[in-house]
Amino acid sequence: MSPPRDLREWIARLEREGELVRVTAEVDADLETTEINDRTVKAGGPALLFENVKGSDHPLLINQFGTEQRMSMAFDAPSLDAVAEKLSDVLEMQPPQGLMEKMRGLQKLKSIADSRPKTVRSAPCQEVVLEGEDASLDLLPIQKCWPDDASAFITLPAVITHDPRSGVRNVGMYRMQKLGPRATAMHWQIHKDGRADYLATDGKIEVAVALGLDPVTTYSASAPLPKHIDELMLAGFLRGEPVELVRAKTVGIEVPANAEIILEGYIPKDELTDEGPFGDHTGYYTPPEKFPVFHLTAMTMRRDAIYPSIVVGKPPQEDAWLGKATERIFLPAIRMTVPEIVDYDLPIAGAFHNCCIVSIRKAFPGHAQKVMHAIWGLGMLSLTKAIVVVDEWVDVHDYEEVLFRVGANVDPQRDVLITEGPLDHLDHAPTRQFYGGKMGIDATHKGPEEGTREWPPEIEMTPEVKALVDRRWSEYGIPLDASARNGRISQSSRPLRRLLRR
Ligand SMILES: Cc1cc2nc3c(=O)[nH]c(=O)nc-3n(C[C@H](O)[C@H](O)[C@H](O)COP(=O)(O)O)c2cc1C
Ligand SMILES: [Mn+2]
Repeated sequence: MSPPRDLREWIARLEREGELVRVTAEVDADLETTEINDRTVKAGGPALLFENVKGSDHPLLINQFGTEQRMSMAFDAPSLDAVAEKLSDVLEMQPPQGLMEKMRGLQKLKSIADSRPKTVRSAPCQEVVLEGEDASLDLLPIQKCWPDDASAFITLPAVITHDPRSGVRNVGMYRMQKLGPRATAMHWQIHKDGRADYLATDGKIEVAVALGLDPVTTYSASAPLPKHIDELMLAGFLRGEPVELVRAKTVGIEVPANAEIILEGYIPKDELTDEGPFGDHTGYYTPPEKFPVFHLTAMTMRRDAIYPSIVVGKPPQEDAWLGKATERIFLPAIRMTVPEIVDYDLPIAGAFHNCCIVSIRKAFPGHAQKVMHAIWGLGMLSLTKAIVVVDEWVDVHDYEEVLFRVGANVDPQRDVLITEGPLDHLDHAPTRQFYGGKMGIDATHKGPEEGTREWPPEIEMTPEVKALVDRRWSEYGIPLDASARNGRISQSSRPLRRLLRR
């Protein structure tokens, strides 16, 4: 198999695997679907296809990415690391040696050659064409997610623009607050490529918005690629098949042929509106702020188009897995510039930009600090607020172990680096918006060359004794609870945790 070719194939696959439930009861896209979805996401439950949403003829899909397993299924990969491997294979390509290697090399080159989108003449996304007054966002089951949200928001769009100077395409996921049947706000944050295209434009910028794509292309819209790299190329590479594009009806933009719905329109340079409040992925409401206004000129769609949505809020939510996909897929690219990085983890509870745990092959004094500065200089990772650096043998995904290293190896006066720099647009903690403090914690082993005392060795049992006890274990007759790892409180003892917290 390969990744699903469009949203319908994806839905069929999810349904076959018992990963999707069709909800036929009538539901309200105003808050009710959020609460249903919230309970489902938090329980690791299925994707939800609401077939009967009050006031709309279109089904509403939520939670398509809501578990690690579904996120991997989206790429037709056994794990997100396997997706990353495909990328590192190409990034680290060496001149091939023998015939077999040459054949494999050609396969890899083909995967790159197939990455570029290709143009087609007719497309499912244009089965229905609505222009002028016929085009109306009122037709769609757009969710109002949280009680204090300013309005309903389109939350899972792939927004397409072109850089007016270079012509290079950009695709990004930016929420759109419904202002009326033919207008929305466009939440282009200041660090984002879509906003840069808009700022470089005179008069007005044409915009197309694709809704309901195959899952890999939807993911790609959220991927933090460098500005000059087209997200649809990444989508083509990860799908193993080019994204097919068709010319939009009222704007000079090519749009994904397989989309369920396309919104076409423009954004005037000088028109701003109050966007928000919006219950955001920070877990708090983002207050109103001025953002540009999108005007709808046409709406094209499939017959019986399915409208996709996502709910963000206090983590964990569905977007956690889009974030985890990025964390895994971008590791090989990060290693290209910072090869001493072994692995990293962006905790879901840290809303991705709040905390980064990174393990390194430490080779010289100050190496941890070098890597902190590298991360603060890397693409969207530059917005990271706190970084914890550990040695290569520490599992960055095991937060208990990381905390152990921070406690055991850190002299706060010596090992905590406080600095400042750009912060996430939505971070409400810094005194000023966009800019503030950052913290790096060096939890690596140190030694006399860094001015400390001799570092003590870690305790480890000998492999011989471990093997002996493995062999003899049944003789001892000791019953063990496998979930109580090393006396730690396991995930399964939630009630106990809650008790301890009081
Ligand atoms: C569900 C979801 C919603 C998002 N909403 C926004 C948003 O409203 N505004 C924004 O600037 N970025 C948002 N992002 C992050 C961007 O999609 C991400 O930074 C992407 O890389 C932007 O594309 P660009 O790098 O081409 O600008 C969202 C991401 C996800 C997964
Ligand atoms: Mn981009």
